[in-house]
Amino acid sequence: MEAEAQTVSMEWSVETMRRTLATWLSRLTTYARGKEILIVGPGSAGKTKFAQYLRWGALDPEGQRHMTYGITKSPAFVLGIGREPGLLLKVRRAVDTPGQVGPRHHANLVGRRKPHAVVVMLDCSTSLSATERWLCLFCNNLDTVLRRGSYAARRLDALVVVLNKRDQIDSGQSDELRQAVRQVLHQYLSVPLGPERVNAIPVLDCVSVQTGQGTTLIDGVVAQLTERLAT
Ligand SMILES: Nc1nc2c(ncn2[C@@H]2O[C@H](COP(=O)(O)OP(=O)(O)OP(=O)(O)O)[C@@H](O)[C@H]2O)c(=O)[nH]1
Ligand SMILES: [Mg+2]
Repeated sequence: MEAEAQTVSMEWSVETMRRTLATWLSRLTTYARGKEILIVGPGSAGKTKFAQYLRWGALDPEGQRHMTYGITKSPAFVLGIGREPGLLLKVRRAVDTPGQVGPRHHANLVGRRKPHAVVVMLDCSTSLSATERWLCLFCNNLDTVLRRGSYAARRLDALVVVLNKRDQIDSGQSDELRQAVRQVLHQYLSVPLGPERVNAIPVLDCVSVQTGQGTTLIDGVVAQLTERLAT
């Protein structure tokens, strides 16, 4: 299922991606019909770099660090993928969060904001145990949030887990991390989402800064989001 999903994204990634800021005329419809994408994850995982790429389609050089201190919302924009007309993702806002507030706060934000999509950015370059701990706390609280708020659960069309900084680890470490992530997702989210929905959660490798690897992986993540949210 996962391999299949990644293949589909690769096909999209060789196609063009277009981003347009909604004009004042179309802003209202983009806002009204658009999707909210909430980006969560530990500090320094690459949330801001990913949010910038989603919006602008360009990667920053590695090493430029600007810690996020508060919730940062993008204006409405439209992302087109594939040959025209292709798929269109109307983004009401992409919401970037500060990692320092922690996983419980991030899970509570899902309950408060009721986003259409949650992107969980994890950092491949930190220890597996630290990543597991963060994800367990997030998912444990998300379980409570989704059981308490059925509207938030119904509105959540896409939950995507991103293994960012894939350039920092080898494929053996990546497999180990992916397995650990899947285990946590099953352990905590099978009840509120159902086992089938949990199985379908994409766990995708990603690189969100300029490296020799180009944009194939991050384009794959954007394509997955678009496929799940496009109207
Ligand atoms: N090597 C590598 N570095 C990355 C990657 N993505 C982000 N970085 C670096 O990681 C650092 C943190 O990136 P940010 O996007 O600011 O991380 P953040 O999750 O927004 O961090 P907070 O705002 O503190 O929560 C920066 O120095 C980036 O250059 C990646 O895929 N590979
Ligand atoms: Mg940030």
